[in-house]
Amino acid sequence: NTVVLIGAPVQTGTNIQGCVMGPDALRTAGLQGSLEALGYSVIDRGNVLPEPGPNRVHSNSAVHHLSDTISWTEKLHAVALEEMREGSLPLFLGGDHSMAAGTVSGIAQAAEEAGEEQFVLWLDAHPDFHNLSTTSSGNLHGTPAAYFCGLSGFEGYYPKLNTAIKPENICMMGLRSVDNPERSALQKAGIETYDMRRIDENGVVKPVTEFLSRVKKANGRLHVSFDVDFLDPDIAPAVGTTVPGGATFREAHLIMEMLCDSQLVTSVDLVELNPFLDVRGRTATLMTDLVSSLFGKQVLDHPNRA
Ligand code: DIR
Ligand code: MN
Ligand code: MN
Ligand code: MN
Repeated sequence: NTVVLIGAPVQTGTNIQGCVMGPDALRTAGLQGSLEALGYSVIDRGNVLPEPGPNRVHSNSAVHHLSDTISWTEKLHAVALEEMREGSLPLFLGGDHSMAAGTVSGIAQAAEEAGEEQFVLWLDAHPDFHNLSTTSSGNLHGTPAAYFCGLSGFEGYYPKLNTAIKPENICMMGLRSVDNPERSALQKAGIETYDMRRIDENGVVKPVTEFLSRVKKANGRLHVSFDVDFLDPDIAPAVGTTVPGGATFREAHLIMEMLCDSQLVTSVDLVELNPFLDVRGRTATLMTDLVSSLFGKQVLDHPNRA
């Protein structure tokens, strides 16, 4: 499959400026060349931009940039749907995580059209499981997962969802900042969650292996939505919402290598990189290295690799 890079310089889902530079920082870190060196054919579609829509206001006065988020959702939904229909492997370069409302909903629709089951691995310190009423920050990067699961609280604002991701097809890993309304919504939806305690106790191998075998058994497609703040801030400082105690360098690389072994990954979001907060591009470089592992880079041949 051709790897298609799609820049989505979204930053209206946060209150900290800088994610607009995310796609270009990943390009500067050499993402395309790294993937080409692994033998992929890579096309960079450049950055997409939303078409402005009507001004929208929600009764929750904390909510900001609602119209922009709706416009981005519509645009990225269409782009993701088109790329998946083409059979390419899209890599969405963010941009804040509000973009996943568009990317994942488009990917879900494409999978349904193809009669295939869509799974999502959500790597994040946060579940991003608010709706428009429960968010107290009003930062809409805290809402995409609830939207693409088809939960209520978006009607009349976000685009009507064609195809929801089934909650049982989602695995969230790395959680360590969950707001109360999110906690109850996650439980109610029955989403599989691995918070940092569970990773401390079991490591990453067991949960990742179990999830991947579920995807494989269903002959499913796998989307990976990778928020920079999944990683520990000591190794990945360039994100507006750092939370201490994240995944280590080795844990993150191992997950990427296991994902590569599985040959199940069909699309990826790289989100929340804020290069303005970075130290000499180190977070962009780390994300690029992790993507290289996801696409096949290894130290020596491993028996698990086909
Ligand atoms: C928090 C933070 N739950 C909120 N969310 C973040 O604003 O809703 N998501 N940072 O990535
Ligand atoms: Mn997130
Ligand atoms: Mn996060
Ligand atoms: Mn649609």
